[in-house]
Amino acid sequence: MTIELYDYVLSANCYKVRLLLSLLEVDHELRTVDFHPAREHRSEAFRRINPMGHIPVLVDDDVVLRDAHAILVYLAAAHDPTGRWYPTTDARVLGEMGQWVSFAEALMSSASAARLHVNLGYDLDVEAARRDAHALFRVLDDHLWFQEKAGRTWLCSPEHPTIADIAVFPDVVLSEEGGVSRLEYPAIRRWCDRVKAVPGFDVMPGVFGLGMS
Ligand SMILES: N[C@@H](CCC(=O)N[C@@H](CS)C(=O)NCC(=O)O)C(=O)O
Repeated sequence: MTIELYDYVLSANCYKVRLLLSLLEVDHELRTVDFHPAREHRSEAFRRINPMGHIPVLVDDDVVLRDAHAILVYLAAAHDPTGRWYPTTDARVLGEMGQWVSFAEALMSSASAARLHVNLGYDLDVEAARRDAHALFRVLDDHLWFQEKAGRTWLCSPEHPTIADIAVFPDVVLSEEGGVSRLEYPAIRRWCDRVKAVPGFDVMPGVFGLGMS
């Protein structure tokens, strides 16, 4: 059976999943959810698929998963024969990936919230969201700068990207839409370009390939 992804094209969380599906070259079908303006994800019919009323949701045969990060873990474990996107043999790397996936969650209530306010009119304290996003971007930029100094190019220790990079990338690369500039974060900008250069990289509205912006 083909994998199905309940998806909304402008959702950063859905983009994470589409991006990994593309990088892994996994066949799939998109089931478009009219997130805005219809709020279909809150409908009774959709809540039968995900009682939390959130997208994305992935269906792979009898596996039905909600939560973008859980889906990234599953896809990498089930559909990446190289084992590189979610390496499980090194305790340190497992810890690092968990840490950056939690960081990605924090981006949702800051950079992503600011974008939802600007693009979809979500009623929230946008200045607080932007402030929180900048505090997180400072942490991320410092980390990536020290990684570069240590000869590393990705969020975690391996010399190749992992699901941690895919979890963090969308809300970072879309941040300007929420009024969060990346001008002050050169290491973040270099890392974004490295992610875009990974074979199989996919774009979404607002995210351009290398040399396209
Ligand atoms: N922890 C979940 C959260 C997903 C989430 O919040 N998705 C947004 C779309 S990007 C959503 O469905 N929000 C519901 C709403 O705003 O009503 C995940 O990572 O997938």
